[in-house]
Amino acid sequence: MERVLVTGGAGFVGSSFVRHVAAHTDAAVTVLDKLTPAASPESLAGLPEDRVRLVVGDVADPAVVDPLVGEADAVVHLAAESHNDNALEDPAPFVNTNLVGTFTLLEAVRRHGVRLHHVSTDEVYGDLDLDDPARFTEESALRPSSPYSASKAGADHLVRAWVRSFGLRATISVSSNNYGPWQHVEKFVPRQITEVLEGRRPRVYGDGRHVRDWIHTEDHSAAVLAILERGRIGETYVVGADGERSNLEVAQAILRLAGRDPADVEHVADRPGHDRRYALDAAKLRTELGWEPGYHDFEMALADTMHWYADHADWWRPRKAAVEAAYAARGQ
Ligand code: NAD
Ligand code: TDX
Repeated sequence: MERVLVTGGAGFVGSSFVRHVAAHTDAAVTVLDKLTPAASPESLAGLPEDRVRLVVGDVADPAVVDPLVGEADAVVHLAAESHNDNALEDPAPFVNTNLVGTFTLLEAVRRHGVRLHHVSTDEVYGDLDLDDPARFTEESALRPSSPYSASKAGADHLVRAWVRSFGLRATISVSSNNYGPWQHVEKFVPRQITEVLEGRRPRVYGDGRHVRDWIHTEDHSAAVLAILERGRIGETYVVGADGERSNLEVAQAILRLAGRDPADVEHVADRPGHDRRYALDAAKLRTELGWEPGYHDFEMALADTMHWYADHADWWRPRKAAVEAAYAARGQ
């Protein structure tokens, strides 16, 4: 694997993966990214210029995608519209990028016979009740409940069909919620961290008892590389780090780390159709590929993430006003 094409490599998880590949392999990386408002090309700064290059373009444009796939040994597909609240406002770009973009890439990969890894999300499995002891595994049925997760599940179905029908050499990873540096301030953890850094209150949707299964983005990146290098073709691997926490617990932890009253949380309008709980059992990834998360102490890693945001206000502050204006318009 000498040349890797990473779609969405200027985003939060994608840039973490590119940094991981640059640090742990000798591969040359081409990033294909449309540079939507979610992107941060700054997150790729400082990587060796002879090994990492950025091509600005749309993954749903065959004229851009085909030649890039043709010169790659492997493709890792992360390009996506990724924020549930944006999909509820306007689902059109989610269908275009997540479904048509994946289809476009699959056709190029099929033409050139290139190895593909597709990055997906636990949201494709729908949600669990709070009192259900079950966790999602690779065997769980795809039952998406939101426009974003439906577009991702559709992409997963396409990948699985291309493997079965055309013999594509592809794997899929299904990760839980990521946190860490360079995550856009529209997302829960950075939104609450930056609200608290600005002296305001964290805002949780509804009763705040919704549960997410948190994993550090570096652990996700290491899992994706392990699957790319050693995963069995045609297989799906669930990626999770046993990090279940309610949104209220995370908001309270951020307040505590800032030396504030942990009860100082604001409850705002709930997200329509809000999934109650996600939880993943990553036993297959651990036993088959020997992957283990490196981050075990969520509060400590959250503290490091808070420090990172405190040190990178020049990056997030220009984005924050537009994000908060959109939330305010929805009473959130
Ligand atoms: P992100 O929004 O931070 O980054 C997405 C990147 O894709 C951006 O750089 C954006 O410019 C790019 N992009 C969007 N549309 C494009 C298009 N049409 N053509 C080319 N590039 C385009 O999202 P993220 O959180 O980094 O998520 C990356 C991937 O990981 C997504 O596929 C997402 O479904 C998956 N994932 C994310 C999480 C998470 O918690 N963040 C968890 C599981 C899976
Ligand atoms: O201000 C907020 N208050 C709040 O209570 C925001 C922004 C979110 N929330 C809640 C909604 C969710 O229960 O926090 C939880 C996390 O919200 P998001 O950060 O929007 O993530 P989620 O909807 O769970 O999806 C994320 O994980 C799976 C990523 O955005 C997806 O790209 C990934 O696939």
